[in-house]
Amino acid sequence: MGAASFAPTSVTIAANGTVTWNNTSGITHNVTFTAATGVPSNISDHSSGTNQRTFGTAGTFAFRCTLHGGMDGSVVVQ
Ligand SMILES: [Cu+2]
Repeated sequence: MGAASFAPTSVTIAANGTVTWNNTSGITHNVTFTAATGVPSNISDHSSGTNQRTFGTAGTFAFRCTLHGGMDGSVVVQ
């Protein structure tokens, strides 16, 4: 997580894989998933540290930071 972006914006993982979001920006962000079957729980506002979520269902799962317009990304689970 950067100042107002996710990098990379999209990642592809195998089913039951884990994604780690690392916020090194010092800026408050969150990870809010678009409602869909199989999404993990949202990651609430935080300004540092790492958070992991595991994806058990194949599909494309969009997410965004609700604090910063245009700060969005996706996880593709194969
Ligand atoms: Cu943000």
